[in-house]
Amino acid sequence: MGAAETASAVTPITFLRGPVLSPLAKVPVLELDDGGALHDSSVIVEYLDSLGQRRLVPSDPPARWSVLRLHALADGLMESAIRVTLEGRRPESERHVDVVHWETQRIERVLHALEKEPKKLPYFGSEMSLADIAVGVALEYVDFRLTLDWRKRLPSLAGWLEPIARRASFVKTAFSDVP
Ligand SMILES: N[C@@H](CCC(=O)N[C@@H](CS)C(=O)NCC(=O)O)C(=O)O
Repeated sequence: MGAAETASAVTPITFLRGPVLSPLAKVPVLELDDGGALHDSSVIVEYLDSLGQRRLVPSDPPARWSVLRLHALADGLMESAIRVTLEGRRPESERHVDVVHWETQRIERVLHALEKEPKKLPYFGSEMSLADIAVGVALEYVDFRLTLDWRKRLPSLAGWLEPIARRASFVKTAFSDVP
């Protein structure tokens, strides 16, 4: 995090009840020292990278495209996991079984694709990049909300996630239900 900036982590619920930093009322929002705020994770990452310290997205190819490609994969994984979760909260008679089926298949495809990634990529497990953070968070969300039992089936990915999930930043921001 940059020298003079402070990040405050807020859940959507407390955020909605608290001072409105962004009209979108979504997390993440980065509150800046000048009273302004930046919303959307992609903008926040751009901002953090502009602070001139080590970058989350490398500037040069091919690492840049690898990181952005994996981020997009993780983003899609998260989106599908959220859709399955939300469908599960509908009354059974209103649930879109086809959506759950299709999104679950998409999740499985992404997990299998990720299983093949770690060995190929130099930044995985060495220097944290946006890819590590995005894939790690998406996998943690899948574990938090769904019961896919992917770890036994995809041991390489499970082994990759283990040290990432133990990092203080991941432990401190672990998913939990808001009371
Ligand atoms: N594209 C946005 C997505 C932000 C987003 O959808 N945040 C969700 C949580 S994952 C949220 O705050 N939802 C609260 C709501 O919809 O009321 C980003 O990456 O920042």
